Amino acid sequence: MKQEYKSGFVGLIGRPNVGKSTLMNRLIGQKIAITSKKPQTTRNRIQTVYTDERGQIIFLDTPGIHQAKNKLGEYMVKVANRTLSEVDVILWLVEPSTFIGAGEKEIARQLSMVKAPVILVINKVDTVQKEQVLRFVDAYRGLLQFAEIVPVSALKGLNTDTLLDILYRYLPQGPQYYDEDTVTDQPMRQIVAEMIREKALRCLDDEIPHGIAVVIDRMNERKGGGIMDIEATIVCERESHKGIVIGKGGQMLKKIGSAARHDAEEMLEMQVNLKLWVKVRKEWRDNDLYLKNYGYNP
Ligand code: GDP
Ligand code: K
Ligand code: MG
Repeated sequence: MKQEYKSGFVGLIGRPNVGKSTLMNRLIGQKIAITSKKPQTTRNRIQTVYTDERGQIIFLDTPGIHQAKNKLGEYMVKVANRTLSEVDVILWLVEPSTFIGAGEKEIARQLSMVKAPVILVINKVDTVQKEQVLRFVDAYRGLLQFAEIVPVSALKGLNTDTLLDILYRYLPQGPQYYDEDTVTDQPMRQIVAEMIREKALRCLDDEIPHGIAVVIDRMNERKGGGIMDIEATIVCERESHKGIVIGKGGQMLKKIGSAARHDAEEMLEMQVNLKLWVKVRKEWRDNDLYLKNYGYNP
Protein backbone atom coordinates (compact mmCIF):
# COMPACT_ATOMS: atom_id res chain seq x y z
CA MET A 1 0.00 0.00 0.00
CA LYS A 2 1.22 3.47 -0.85
CA GLN A 3 1.87 5.66 2.17
CA GLU A 4 -0.26 8.76 2.44
CA TYR A 5 1.36 11.97 1.18
CA LYS A 6 1.90 14.48 3.94
CA SER A 7 2.48 18.19 3.81
CA GLY A 8 2.25 21.28 5.93
CA PHE A 9 3.83 24.34 7.45
CA VAL A 10 6.43 24.30 10.19
CA GLY A 11 7.31 27.48 12.08
CA LEU A 12 10.75 27.94 13.59
CA ILE A 13 10.79 30.15 16.63
CA GLY A 14 13.13 30.96 19.44
CA ARG A 15 15.41 33.65 20.76
CA PRO A 16 17.85 35.37 18.45
CA ASN A 17 21.01 33.35 17.78
CA VAL A 18 19.74 29.93 18.87
CA GLY A 19 20.34 28.65 15.34
CA LYS A 20 16.96 28.83 13.59
CA SER A 21 18.36 29.81 10.22
CA THR A 22 21.20 27.30 10.49
CA LEU A 23 18.71 24.51 11.25
CA MET A 24 16.47 25.43 8.35
CA ASN A 25 19.38 25.50 5.92
CA ARG A 26 20.50 22.14 7.27
CA LEU A 27 17.06 20.54 6.94
CA ILE A 28 16.55 21.66 3.36
CA GLY A 29 20.20 20.97 2.49
CA GLN A 30 20.88 24.38 1.03
CA LYS A 31 21.85 27.80 2.23
CA ILE A 32 18.91 30.15 1.82
CA ALA A 33 18.62 31.99 5.11
CA ILE A 34 21.61 34.04 6.14
CA THR A 35 23.22 33.35 9.50
CA SER A 36 25.71 35.15 11.69
CA LYS A 37 26.87 35.45 15.29
CA LYS A 38 24.90 38.67 15.67
CA PRO A 39 21.36 38.62 17.03
CA GLN A 40 18.53 39.79 14.79
CA THR A 41 20.21 38.70 11.59
CA THR A 42 16.91 37.49 10.13
CA ARG A 43 14.41 40.31 9.61
CA ASN A 44 11.72 38.96 7.33
CA ARG A 45 9.93 35.67 7.31
CA ILE A 46 11.74 33.29 5.01
CA GLN A 47 9.90 30.36 3.55
CA THR A 48 11.72 27.27 2.34
CA VAL A 49 10.56 23.96 0.98
CA TYR A 50 11.74 20.43 1.68
CA THR A 51 10.42 17.63 -0.53
CA ASP A 52 11.04 13.90 -0.40
CA GLU A 53 9.05 10.75 -1.20
CA ARG A 54 7.07 11.09 2.02
CA GLY A 55 5.74 14.55 1.38
CA GLN A 56 6.57 18.24 1.52
CA ILE A 57 7.47 20.43 4.46
CA ILE A 58 7.36 24.20 4.23
CA PHE A 59 9.54 25.88 6.82
CA LEU A 60 8.95 29.40 8.01
CA ASP A 61 12.07 30.94 9.53
CA THR A 62 11.14 33.92 11.63
CA PRO A 63 13.03 36.78 13.19
CA GLY A 64 13.48 35.88 16.85
CA ILE A 65 11.00 37.13 19.40
CA HIS A 66 12.65 39.99 21.27
CA GLN A 67 11.99 43.38 22.88
CA ALA A 68 11.43 45.82 20.01
CA LYS A 69 13.54 48.99 20.15
CA ASN A 70 12.30 50.65 16.96
CA LYS A 71 9.78 50.21 14.16
CA LEU A 72 11.96 47.63 12.43
CA GLY A 73 12.01 45.68 15.70
CA GLU A 74 8.23 45.91 16.08
CA TYR A 75 7.82 44.68 12.54
CA MET A 76 10.09 41.70 13.24
CA VAL A 77 8.18 40.67 16.36
CA LYS A 78 4.88 40.98 14.52
CA VAL A 79 6.13 38.68 11.77
CA ALA A 80 7.18 36.08 14.33
CA ASN A 81 3.86 36.18 16.17
CA ARG A 82 1.77 35.98 13.02
CA THR A 83 3.63 32.85 11.99
CA LEU A 84 2.58 31.04 15.18
CA SER A 85 -1.10 31.17 14.32
CA GLU A 86 -0.64 29.88 10.77
CA VAL A 87 1.44 26.73 11.07
CA ASP A 88 0.78 22.99 11.56
CA VAL A 89 3.78 22.36 13.79
CA ILE A 90 6.06 24.63 15.78
CA LEU A 91 9.75 24.00 16.31
CA TRP A 92 10.93 25.94 19.31
CA LEU A 93 14.70 26.13 19.42
CA VAL A 94 16.59 26.65 22.65
CA GLU A 95 20.19 26.66 23.83
CA PRO A 96 21.54 23.62 25.68
CA SER A 97 21.21 25.01 29.20
CA THR A 98 19.40 24.32 32.46
CA PHE A 99 18.84 28.02 32.99
CA ILE A 100 15.43 29.09 31.80
CA GLY A 101 15.24 32.85 31.56
CA ALA A 102 12.46 35.40 31.26
CA GLY A 103 12.72 35.27 27.46
CA GLU A 104 11.96 31.55 27.39
CA LYS A 105 9.11 31.94 29.88
CA GLU A 106 7.57 34.62 27.68
CA ILE A 107 7.79 32.40 24.60
CA ALA A 108 6.27 29.49 26.58
CA ARG A 109 3.41 31.76 27.63
CA GLN A 110 2.70 32.71 24.04
CA LEU A 111 2.96 29.11 22.86
CA SER A 112 0.52 27.88 25.50
CA MET A 113 -2.19 29.75 23.59
CA VAL A 114 -1.36 28.14 20.25
CA LYS A 115 -3.13 25.05 18.95
CA ALA A 116 -0.32 23.53 16.90
CA PRO A 117 1.90 20.88 18.54
CA VAL A 118 5.19 22.29 19.81
CA ILE A 119 8.40 20.34 19.39
CA LEU A 120 11.20 21.56 21.61
CA VAL A 121 14.53 21.43 19.81
CA ILE A 122 17.58 21.67 22.03
CA ASN A 123 20.16 22.90 19.54
CA LYS A 124 23.98 23.16 19.67
CA VAL A 125 24.42 19.89 21.57
CA ASP A 126 27.83 19.65 19.90
CA THR A 127 28.96 22.25 22.44
CA VAL A 128 28.09 20.21 25.54
CA GLN A 129 28.86 16.83 27.10
CA LYS A 130 26.58 14.05 25.96
CA GLU A 131 25.69 13.14 29.57
CA GLN A 132 24.36 16.64 30.22
CA VAL A 133 21.70 16.58 27.54
CA LEU A 134 19.18 14.71 29.71
CA ARG A 135 19.47 17.42 32.36
CA PHE A 136 18.50 20.06 29.81
CA VAL A 137 15.56 17.95 28.67
CA ASP A 138 14.41 17.70 32.30
CA ALA A 139 14.81 21.41 32.92
CA TYR A 140 12.58 22.30 29.98
CA ARG A 141 10.04 19.54 30.38
CA GLY A 142 7.90 21.34 32.95
CA LEU A 143 7.70 24.57 31.00
CA LEU A 144 5.06 23.54 28.48
CA GLN A 145 3.20 20.52 27.14
CA PHE A 146 5.68 19.52 24.41
CA ALA A 147 4.79 17.04 21.68
CA GLU A 148 8.45 15.98 21.60
CA ILE A 149 11.82 17.10 22.87
CA VAL A 150 14.65 16.58 20.39
CA PRO A 151 18.33 17.43 20.95
CA VAL A 152 20.19 18.31 17.72
CA SER A 153 23.18 20.09 16.33
CA ALA A 154 22.10 22.12 13.32
CA LEU A 155 25.71 23.03 12.59
CA LYS A 156 27.04 19.46 12.57
CA GLY A 157 23.87 17.81 11.34
CA LEU A 158 23.48 15.66 14.46
CA ASN A 159 20.03 14.10 14.84
CA THR A 160 18.53 16.38 12.19
CA ASP A 161 17.30 13.44 10.07
CA THR A 162 15.47 12.15 13.14
CA LEU A 163 13.89 15.56 13.48
CA LEU A 164 12.55 15.26 9.91
CA ASP A 165 11.10 11.80 10.72
CA ILE A 166 9.39 13.25 13.77
CA LEU A 167 8.01 16.21 11.81
CA TYR A 168 6.34 13.89 9.33
CA ARG A 169 4.55 12.19 12.22
CA TYR A 170 2.86 15.45 13.14
CA LEU A 171 2.02 16.72 9.66
CA PRO A 172 -1.43 16.17 8.20
CA GLN A 173 -2.18 14.49 4.95
CA GLY A 174 -1.98 17.17 2.30
CA PRO A 175 -1.16 18.25 -1.24
CA GLN A 176 2.19 19.02 -2.82
CA TYR A 177 2.20 22.80 -2.67
CA TYR A 178 5.35 23.46 -4.69
CA ASP A 179 7.05 21.50 -7.44
CA GLU A 180 9.85 19.32 -6.17
CA ASP A 181 12.68 21.58 -7.37
CA THR A 182 11.48 24.58 -5.38
CA VAL A 183 13.55 25.39 -2.31
CA THR A 184 12.27 28.86 -1.51
CA ASP A 185 9.63 31.42 -2.35
CA GLN A 186 12.18 34.20 -1.93
CA PRO A 187 12.85 36.12 -5.12
CA MET A 188 16.44 35.78 -6.36
CA ARG A 189 17.02 39.52 -5.88
CA GLN A 190 16.07 39.25 -2.23
CA ILE A 191 18.40 36.32 -1.63
CA VAL A 192 21.26 38.23 -3.22
CA ALA A 193 20.45 41.29 -1.09
CA GLU A 194 20.51 39.07 2.00
CA MET A 195 23.84 37.55 0.96
CA ILE A 196 25.36 41.02 0.78
CA ARG A 197 23.85 41.92 4.15
CA GLU A 198 25.27 38.73 5.64
CA LYS A 199 28.80 39.60 4.48
CA ALA A 200 28.41 43.10 5.90
CA LEU A 201 27.24 41.62 9.21
CA ARG A 202 30.23 39.34 9.33
CA CYS A 203 32.86 41.86 8.26
CA LEU A 204 31.80 44.86 10.33
CA ASP A 205 31.98 45.64 14.02
CA ASP A 206 28.94 45.25 16.21
CA GLU A 207 27.51 48.75 16.22
CA ILE A 208 26.98 49.27 12.50
CA PRO A 209 25.34 46.12 11.09
CA HIS A 210 21.97 46.58 12.79
CA GLY A 211 21.55 49.84 10.93
CA ILE A 212 22.20 48.34 7.52
CA ALA A 213 19.83 47.52 4.70
CA VAL A 214 20.68 46.30 1.22
CA VAL A 215 18.79 47.19 -1.92
CA ILE A 216 19.32 45.60 -5.33
CA ASP A 217 19.16 48.43 -7.87
CA ARG A 218 19.68 46.33 -10.93
CA MET A 219 20.06 42.63 -11.70
CA ASN A 220 20.24 41.52 -15.32
CA GLU A 221 21.66 38.57 -17.13
CA ARG A 222 23.78 39.71 -20.07
CA LYS A 223 22.60 38.96 -23.57
CA GLY A 224 24.05 35.65 -24.59
CA GLY A 225 23.86 34.45 -20.97
CA GLY A 226 26.52 33.33 -18.53
CA ILE A 227 27.08 36.63 -16.72
CA MET A 228 24.82 38.35 -14.21
CA ASP A 229 25.33 42.08 -13.70
CA ILE A 230 24.22 43.21 -10.27
CA GLU A 231 24.23 46.68 -8.77
CA ALA A 232 23.33 47.06 -5.13
CA THR A 233 23.31 49.76 -2.49
CA ILE A 234 24.20 49.33 1.14
CA VAL A 235 22.13 51.77 3.18
CA CYS A 236 23.45 52.88 6.55
CA GLU A 237 22.36 55.35 9.19
CA ARG A 238 25.31 57.70 9.55
CA GLU A 239 28.06 59.37 7.54
CA SER A 240 30.61 57.89 9.94
CA HIS A 241 29.19 54.41 9.27
CA LYS A 242 29.41 54.97 5.55
CA GLY A 243 33.12 55.63 5.94
CA ILE A 244 33.58 52.40 7.86
CA VAL A 245 31.55 50.34 5.38
CA ILE A 246 33.72 51.67 2.54
CA GLY A 247 36.94 51.35 4.52
CA LYS A 248 40.44 52.69 3.82
CA GLY A 249 40.85 52.94 0.08
CA GLY A 250 37.61 51.02 -0.37
CA GLN A 251 39.08 47.87 1.21
CA MET A 252 36.09 46.95 3.37
CA LEU A 253 33.57 47.37 0.58
CA LYS A 254 35.79 45.28 -1.66
CA LYS A 255 35.94 42.53 0.97
CA ILE A 256 32.15 42.50 1.43
CA GLY A 257 31.61 42.57 -2.32
CA SER A 258 33.93 39.74 -3.22
CA ALA A 259 32.55 37.45 -0.48
CA ALA A 260 28.98 38.18 -1.61
CA ARG A 261 29.90 37.69 -5.24
CA HIS A 262 31.32 34.27 -4.43
CA ASP A 263 28.04 33.15 -2.78
CA ALA A 264 25.92 34.64 -5.55
CA GLU A 265 27.95 32.85 -8.23
CA GLU A 266 27.45 29.57 -6.43
CA MET A 267 23.71 30.05 -6.16
CA LEU A 268 23.14 31.43 -9.66
CA GLU A 269 25.64 29.05 -11.23
CA MET A 270 27.09 31.77 -13.41
CA GLN A 271 29.67 34.53 -13.34
CA VAL A 272 28.57 37.55 -11.33
CA ASN A 273 29.69 41.11 -11.84
CA LEU A 274 28.78 42.93 -8.63
CA LYS A 275 28.92 46.70 -8.10
CA LEU A 276 28.27 48.02 -4.60
CA TRP A 277 27.32 51.54 -3.56
CA VAL A 278 26.88 52.99 -0.08
CA LYS A 279 24.44 55.68 0.97
CA VAL A 280 23.19 57.24 4.18
CA ARG A 281 19.53 57.38 5.22
CA LYS A 282 19.28 58.76 8.74
CA GLU A 283 16.85 56.94 11.05
CA TRP A 284 15.60 54.65 8.30
CA ARG A 285 14.68 52.01 10.85
CA ASP A 286 12.02 54.33 12.25
CA ASN A 287 10.66 55.53 8.94
CA ASP A 288 7.68 53.65 7.48
CA LEU A 289 8.45 54.68 3.92
CA TYR A 290 12.09 53.56 4.06
CA LEU A 291 11.14 50.31 5.80
CA LYS A 292 8.75 49.56 2.99
CA ASN A 293 11.29 50.47 0.34
CA TYR A 294 13.88 48.16 1.84
CA GLY A 295 11.51 45.20 1.82
CA TYR A 296 10.12 45.26 5.38
CA ASN A 297 6.46 45.57 4.54
CA PRO A 298 4.30 46.14 7.61
P1 GDP B 1 19.17 32.53 14.46
O1 GDP B 1 19.33 33.95 14.87
O2 GDP B 1 18.35 31.76 15.46
O3 GDP B 1 18.65 32.36 13.06
O4 GDP B 1 20.64 31.89 14.53
P2 GDP B 1 21.68 31.58 13.36
O5 GDP B 1 21.22 30.42 12.54
O6 GDP B 1 21.97 32.86 12.64
O7 GDP B 1 22.93 31.09 14.20
C1 GDP B 1 23.54 31.90 15.18
C2 GDP B 1 24.95 31.40 15.45
O8 GDP B 1 24.91 30.11 16.09
C3 GDP B 1 25.77 31.20 14.18
O9 GDP B 1 27.10 31.63 14.45
C4 GDP B 1 25.73 29.70 13.94
O10 GDP B 1 26.85 29.19 13.25
C5 GDP B 1 25.68 29.16 15.37
N1 GDP B 1 25.03 27.83 15.45
C6 GDP B 1 23.84 27.47 14.93
N2 GDP B 1 23.57 26.17 15.17
C7 GDP B 1 24.63 25.67 15.85
C8 GDP B 1 24.97 24.36 16.40
O11 GDP B 1 24.25 23.37 16.28
N3 GDP B 1 26.17 24.28 17.05
C9 GDP B 1 27.01 25.33 17.19
N4 GDP B 1 28.15 25.12 17.84
N5 GDP B 1 26.73 26.56 16.70
C10 GDP B 1 25.56 26.74 16.03
K1 K C 1 21.73 35.30 14.15
MG1 MG D 1 17.95 33.72 11.68
